[in-house]
Amino acid sequence: MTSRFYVTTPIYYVNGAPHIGHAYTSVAADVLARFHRLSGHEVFFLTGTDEHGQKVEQAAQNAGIAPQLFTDRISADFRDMADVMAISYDDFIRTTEPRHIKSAQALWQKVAENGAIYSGAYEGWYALRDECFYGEDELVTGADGVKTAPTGAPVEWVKEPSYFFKLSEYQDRLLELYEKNPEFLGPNSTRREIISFVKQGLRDLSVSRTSFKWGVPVPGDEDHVMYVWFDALANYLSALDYPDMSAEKAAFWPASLHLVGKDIARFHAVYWPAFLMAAGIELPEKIFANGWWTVEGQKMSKSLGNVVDPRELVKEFGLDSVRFFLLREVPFGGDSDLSRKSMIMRNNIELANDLGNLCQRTLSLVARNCGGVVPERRVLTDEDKQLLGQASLLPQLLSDRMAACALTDALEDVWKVIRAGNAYIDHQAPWALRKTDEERMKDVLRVLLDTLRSIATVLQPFMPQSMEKMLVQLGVNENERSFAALEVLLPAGRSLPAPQGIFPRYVEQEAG
Ligand code: ME8
Repeated sequence: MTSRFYVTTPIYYVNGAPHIGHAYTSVAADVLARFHRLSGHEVFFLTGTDEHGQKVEQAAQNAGIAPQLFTDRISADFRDMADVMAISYDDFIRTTEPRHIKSAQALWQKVAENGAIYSGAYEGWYALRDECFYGEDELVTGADGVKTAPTGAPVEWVKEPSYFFKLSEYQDRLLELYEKNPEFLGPNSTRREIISFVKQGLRDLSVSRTSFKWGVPVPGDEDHVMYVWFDALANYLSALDYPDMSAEKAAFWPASLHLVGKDIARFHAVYWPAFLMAAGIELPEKIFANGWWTVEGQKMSKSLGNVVDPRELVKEFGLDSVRFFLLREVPFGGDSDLSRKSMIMRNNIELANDLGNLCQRTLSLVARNCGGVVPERRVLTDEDKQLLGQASLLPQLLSDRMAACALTDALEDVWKVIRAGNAYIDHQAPWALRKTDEERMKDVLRVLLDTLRSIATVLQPFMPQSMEKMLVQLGVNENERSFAALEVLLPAGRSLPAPQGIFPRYVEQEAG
């Protein structure tokens, strides 16, 4: 049976332009999707935009544009960002699409039929920026005496008729879920935080609003629109055409992984499983929360004017250097800082020097001394075997890392082999062997070519464009780039194109 992998990003709010934080989660999900495809799995990779709710409605009003036109524009901008970042999504869902509205309503109806929704009136705090209800006990009082949400978002007192979801009834089942399935929720810091939130007790959740109109109408009561999070979370099912899923789409549920930022772990790890339990639908297998990016040590914000558009970075540094930096800088799951200095260092040291030079040195020696053709694989020395052995373990090693969302550790595993490759080439000195033992020189170059092929193959998910270039230069055809294909040696005698540098060094322009 083929394994299936269904991975999702959050659907992003269209109240503002995409930035590096959005690109981050999408790139991470893309790496996982690409990795599973190379493993021969069937993949469904979903991203999209979250277009309803008061926050989006207000942003449209502020722009003086009708909400649908406004969301059309910004959603298109998110899609452009995804394309520039080479996000290989299979579907892009928008919550204003009829297919989504239909599904969200069906999900509501199912939950209501099962008795988990009742009507009442909400009175309490709401933070528009977070689109989140907060209990009095969760608020923090600033030095100025003003109460805010724990996230710092301003709160307002809201009082309106509302439907409620019986969240309080799911506390025990949720705690049991986290305890029995430690891998359901990660990283550990998020898991602990969520467990402690649920242990404090869950109140029933207001799941509809009546004070504005920009949302999915509640079935049977058009005065209400759904709470934007009920609507938004349903996207993971609406993309599979719930409740009328074809067998092909149904096979992708339950989702393998919802990748989210830590800011929205509560919605995914508490509300979403509770909604699904209420609807009698299987739960996703895993939710993993990425950490938070700051920029040059500061929180990104419109008022500070330091919001980074990933497309600008790509123009300056190149796509793969940006993708690499995002996943390499800090262990995935932790918080990180985007600084020009470290971006340049990572590019120049790890890409241009470590990987770029190893490839360049090997390929130019093959071009000069082997007539540009792949030499034969012959008898191997212990050192040869050791390097090839390390390289051949990469697909399995990385597959374990991917299952744990340890994307940065995966890169570190690859870099260990790259560093070993550099130590090997320095020690073997094939340039010197040319005069003393030409056969051995060819053997060494063949070992390096095979090692580089393994490295480039497993790095494809992280740096698709440059690894494609590298594989072309290594003479690896398109149908030889999967993990399974690594089991078959490249035939000797294949001629290689003239070597070209893959990772340029970045030189900072002098000011003025
Ligand atoms: O929350 N660092 O949408 P959103 C890291 N519509 N990741 C960041 C980030 C940062 N500084 N800023 C944003 C929503 N992100 C809802 C989601 S899902 C059913 C609905 C990423 O536009 C991170 O993944 O506010 C975060 O969770 C997401 O963007 C929030 O995007």
